[in-house]
Amino acid sequence: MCRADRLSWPFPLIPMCLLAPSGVRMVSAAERFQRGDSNGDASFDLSDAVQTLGFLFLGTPETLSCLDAADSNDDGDVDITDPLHTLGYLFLGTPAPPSPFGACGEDPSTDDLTCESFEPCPGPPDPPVLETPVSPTRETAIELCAESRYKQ
Ligand SMILES: [Ca+2]
Ligand SMILES: [Ca+2]
Ligand SMILES: [Ca+2]
Repeated sequence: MCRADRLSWPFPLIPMCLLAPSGVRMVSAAERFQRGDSNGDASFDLSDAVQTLGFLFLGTPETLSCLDAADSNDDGDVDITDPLHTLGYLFLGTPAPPSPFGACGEDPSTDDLTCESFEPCPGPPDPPVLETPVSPTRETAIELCAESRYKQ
């Protein structure tokens, strides 16, 4: 009797996705970003601090498409400390923004910020297409057996 047969009501089968550990998840393209690149133009400069300040205090832009990118210091909030962190790195030599900085990547720290889109970071490359293994035919099996017999 297989395990699934034994797990009947009141223990209905639970989809495996619900049983997966919380650390295992699929990463969509929108979750990849470059930290500090608040305006999403694939460069890290003064305009990113200006973009975040405009968002916070002027309402222009009204929204940021990738809040994780604007979270320059990766403390889980987008606030005045983020453009200050950016300016500190650019002009005062303070530490660089945490990963992913300077390259596309995922947020290594969990927070409530979202990243709905970040154009400079396309999704992960498609997995390589594996060739279908060729099943040996009866003829090739006979040939292989014959070869091994002669080698002995
Ligand atoms: Ca930028
Ligand atoms: Ca922050
Ligand atoms: Ca984070």
